[in-house]
Amino acid sequence: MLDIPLINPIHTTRDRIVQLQASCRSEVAWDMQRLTPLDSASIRFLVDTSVIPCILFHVKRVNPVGGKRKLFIVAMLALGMIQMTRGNGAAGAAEASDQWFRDAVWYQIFPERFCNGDPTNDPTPESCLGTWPDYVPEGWSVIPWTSDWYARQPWEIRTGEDFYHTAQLRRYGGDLQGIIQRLDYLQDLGINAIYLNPIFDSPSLHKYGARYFHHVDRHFGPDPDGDARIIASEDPADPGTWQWTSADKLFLQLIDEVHQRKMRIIIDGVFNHVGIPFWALDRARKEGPESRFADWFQITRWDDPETNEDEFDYEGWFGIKDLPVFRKPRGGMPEPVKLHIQAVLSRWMDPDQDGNPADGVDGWRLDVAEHRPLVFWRQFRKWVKKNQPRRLPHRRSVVGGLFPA
Ligand SMILES: [Ca+2]
Ligand SMILES: [Ca+2]
Ligand SMILES: [Ca+2]
Repeated sequence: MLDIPLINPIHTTRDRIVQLQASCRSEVAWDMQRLTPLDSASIRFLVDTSVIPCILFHVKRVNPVGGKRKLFIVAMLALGMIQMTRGNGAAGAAEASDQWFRDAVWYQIFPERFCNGDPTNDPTPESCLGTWPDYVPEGWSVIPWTSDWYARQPWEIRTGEDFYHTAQLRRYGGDLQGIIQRLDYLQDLGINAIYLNPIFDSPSLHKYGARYFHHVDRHFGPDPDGDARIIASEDPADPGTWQWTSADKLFLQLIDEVHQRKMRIIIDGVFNHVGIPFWALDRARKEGPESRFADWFQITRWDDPETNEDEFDYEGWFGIKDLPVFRKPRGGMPEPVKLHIQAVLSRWMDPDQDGNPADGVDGWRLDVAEHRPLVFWRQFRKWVKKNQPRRLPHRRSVVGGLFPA
């Protein structure tokens, strides 16, 4: 058992009871282990970590008066807020856990907003298309890095939209070079583990809707145009054709620089859904019901070629059309999608495929993990373990993020 104090607990008020649910088991799981009524001073809870240090938790706010519930999630942010210490029952099972994970001091990085280390690769108006809202306001430009967050640019004002609309259209130009440049700073802070928000290629600001899982975003690397040409020369369905773009290579350099500092790095695995321009959805849309990719997604309607409008439709995560979801058959994921994700996982965990995972990422944070059947994550964990031979010191971790359901 681990006794985990949550430093800086969630703010509570007198008319609300905050409960914290957590689980930590040998499988990637989120069954409730223990519910602990909290006071506003501290949060402590016990979790069982029998084999792998999988920490999943979310906070439930219950209004006892109206019975109205609000759920919200702190899984990602809380990674930087927890310190883990062994409780009285720590001996035994916890020994099998990864020591690095228990000693981790995390820093979460949203790459687009962390540091612009290379102004030559900044996003362009065209690079923002293909996702919400799929238009670029006239006069749009990358936001000056040190500008006042609340000061609106002329192009933002001209849209007539409110701040929270146009703020999502902003790009600041953060990239991997910026993270590399700041590693010494992070080390000086005492950080020894980095969690990167999604880095896979995507036109969106947040990159939770990928175009490709097997490439780092082209604008996070030094040569966006060159990377686009490399990607266009591949068959994404055939991992044998996958190449390393300049952004991919820079990410491998980042991993190396992190490991040289005896730090760790985990990345966001967004495998429940993709972005509208995801390559396989694009193929399905163009090829129709007979497409080999038709069964990858929850497609509800195909285009009628006899009409001018595009009737193609599908289910999105929480109904959000920008985030098309993979189907959920028995097994939790269509078989060909499993194969694709397995190849993706192997690519980032052992990039040179020499059997030694020292050149790969140290773990995964799984986005909206509870929206995908547990049977799939069990398999995912087996793939992770396959990429971390017991004889090697680089043990990997899986962290699942929860979202309100
Ligand atoms: Ca940049
Ligand atoms: Ca049509
Ligand atoms: Ca390797």
